[in-house]
Amino acid sequence: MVTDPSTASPAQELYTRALQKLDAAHYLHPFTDSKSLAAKGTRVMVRGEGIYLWDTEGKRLLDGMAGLWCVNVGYGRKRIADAAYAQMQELPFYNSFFQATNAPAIQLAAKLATLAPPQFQHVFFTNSGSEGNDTVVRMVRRYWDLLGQPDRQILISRRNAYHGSTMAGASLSGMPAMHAQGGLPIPGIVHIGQPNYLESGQGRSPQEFGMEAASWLEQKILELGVDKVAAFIGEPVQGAGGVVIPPASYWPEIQRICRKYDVLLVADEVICGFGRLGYWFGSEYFGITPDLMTFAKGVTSGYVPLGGVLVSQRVSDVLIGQGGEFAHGFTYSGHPVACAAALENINILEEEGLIDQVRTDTGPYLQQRFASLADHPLAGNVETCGFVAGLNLMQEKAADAHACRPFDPALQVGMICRSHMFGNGMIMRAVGDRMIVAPPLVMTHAQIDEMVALIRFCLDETQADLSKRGLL
Ligand code: PXG
Repeated sequence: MVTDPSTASPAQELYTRALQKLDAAHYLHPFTDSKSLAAKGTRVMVRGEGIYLWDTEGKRLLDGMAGLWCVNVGYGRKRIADAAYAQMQELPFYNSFFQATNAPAIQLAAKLATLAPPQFQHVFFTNSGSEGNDTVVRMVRRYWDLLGQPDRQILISRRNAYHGSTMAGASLSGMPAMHAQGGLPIPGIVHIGQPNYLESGQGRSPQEFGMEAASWLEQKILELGVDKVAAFIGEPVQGAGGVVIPPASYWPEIQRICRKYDVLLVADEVICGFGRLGYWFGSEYFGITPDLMTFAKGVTSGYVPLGGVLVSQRVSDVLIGQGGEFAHGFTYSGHPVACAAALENINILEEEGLIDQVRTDTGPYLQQRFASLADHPLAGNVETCGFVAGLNLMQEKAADAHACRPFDPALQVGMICRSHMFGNGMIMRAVGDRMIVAPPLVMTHAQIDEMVALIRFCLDETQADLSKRGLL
């Protein structure tokens, strides 16, 4: 069952060690304990094709995380590389400041306006999701300012949300470890609870709990004062927080509350956009129509960095209609190479019907196959939504997820499981003890079977390992 164990040649070993040494000496990785990584040595990826990656030691890995929730069309797409190459030769850069721009930026903005729900006719480009959410903060405050309500400054977000790592992005994120460093959140950003049924829904039906979790927004708006609240922001499905799939009742109720108090509704579509849930945007899956949508990742399938904010007419009518300059932007807003790559990526998504395929075929198949893991002694709360899936490692199983006994978090069982996954050529992410996947959208039925079998095998190995350690 073990796929393609490391077959590193002496030359590959030498090359790997040399890179690891340089890495430890010079490269500070994001969200990484550099000291412990240096002791262990990083893994260096060198090649990708379809849903597979290869590292410097020649080991093949099935990439269950699509890079970092982004390589939606899979690796090795020459068409995207060619589009970027052609654009680099023609015009590698021109900015969009000072009453000028470049053709790919205009073409991509127009294309996105056709893909998004009809109320979205304008786009602001950034280079990342974090910058997109910083743009959201500035844009919603500008919007209320222009409307003569400058006191509407506060954005409400959720605990265990992830919205990026810039000052505003990290503040909007609801991650205690991030807030503990650098005096965050910045003023004007507050958090409510997350719609996590396993964590807080005991004794209620999922739909009752969804309504209750949405009511926390109304309570917070009333507590802060309606005239102080600018916007609410949330990921349709929380990604980095551990694939938290809200009950169906949650988002429509959130939307109703936002409309009631005239609060702008912002969907962070950085993970959920571009097909991840089987729709162009995750908001469509949940049947809501936000006022702003942040995007990044899947817009280029990660081939080059690009992000942005889709702006609905409610907001653009004010921003544009009232005249005056929005004093915000980046050198590389609307970078022609990134926009050309995005246009080709979108061509691929459309021509191959990948988003429809996820919605009607491979998504339901993943759901069915992933659900089969629920009989594993370690697997509880097994859930799927489009092409994201997650399961919780449980010390003791019960029919009801709320009755399962989790492991002591200090044991870091998720990390133990993750290393068995990697060891067997499977990239699956651990968020605490929740194991998650978000595979490339190109995955076939046979590859879904292969992935689920590999996950089961690694869960077995993890179980044996935990037993040996006396943890089961
Ligand atoms: N919003 C969401 C919903 C995200 O998932 C960002 C914003 C920020 O995007 P940039 O491009 O600035 O990174 C993200 C990023 C993880 C992980 O551990 C997830 C992300 C980034 C890094 C790690 O799952 N998502």
